[in-house]
Amino acid sequence: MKQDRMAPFLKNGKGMLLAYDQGLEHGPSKDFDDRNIDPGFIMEAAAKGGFNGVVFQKGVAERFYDGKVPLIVKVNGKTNLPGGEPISRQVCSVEHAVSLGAKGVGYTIYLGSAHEAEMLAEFGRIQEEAHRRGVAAIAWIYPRGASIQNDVSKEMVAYAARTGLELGADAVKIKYTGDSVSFSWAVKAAAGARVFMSGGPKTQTDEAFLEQVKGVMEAGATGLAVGRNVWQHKEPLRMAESLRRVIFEGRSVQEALAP
Ligand code: FBP
Repeated sequence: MKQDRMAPFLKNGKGMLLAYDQGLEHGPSKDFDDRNIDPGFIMEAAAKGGFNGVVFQKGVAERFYDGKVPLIVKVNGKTNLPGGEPISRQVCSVEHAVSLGAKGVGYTIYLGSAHEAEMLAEFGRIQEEAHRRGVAAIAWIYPRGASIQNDVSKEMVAYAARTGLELGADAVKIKYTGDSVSFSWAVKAAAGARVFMSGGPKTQTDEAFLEQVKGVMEAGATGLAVGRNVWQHKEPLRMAESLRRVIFEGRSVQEALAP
């Protein structure tokens, strides 16, 4: 059987990852408060919340990773300051990520950006090196830039998922289309590359977020890679418990919310 490089991040074929690279992507003042600005708080929440993986940039991993949850190091990144057509370049080698304990590397591609070609080429090299070193290559694929009208349409999200397959990603992290039926087209397009939903900004209610997660799982996805909806929550461990009920136990949203 083909080796599953995502195995370290899965339980019964499903996975729940905690993403924490927003300090670079959005800046600390947009997303963080006095509690979640501390990477130590996130590391603890990842372990106590039963997450199957945690995503850090290398600087946070170097100082705070404690080995309790499998690690994914983001190897590219950008701030939100430059404006214009988005591009995110490599900031960490695969070798260094592996030396920090990573079992997977993450790379964001802005599909449709005027700079898309550079990111496709860079991810191509990173994927080959990750596989030589026996770790997973996980592609965050977000349609973005002036040429993109609707980044969460059925067609765009499926294109993102398919791009991950075509480029040899072990898993893709993509945005939700808004309903299970259209998202299942993206899962089909990924054709075996594992599909994780990207969380997005914190929803108004827990129910709204859990409905998305339910739809994603019904569509046949592997799970989710979430940040703000967990660590901006008043009770991150309670949200983690609700997510586990939906993802691993197939419970309804109401059951997931029950005390
Ligand atoms: P969230 O669940 O907080 O949205 O995190 C997922 C993620 O992909 C992060 O890894 C990344 O920092 C962020 O979203 C990117 O957000 P944006 O879509 O604003 O670029």
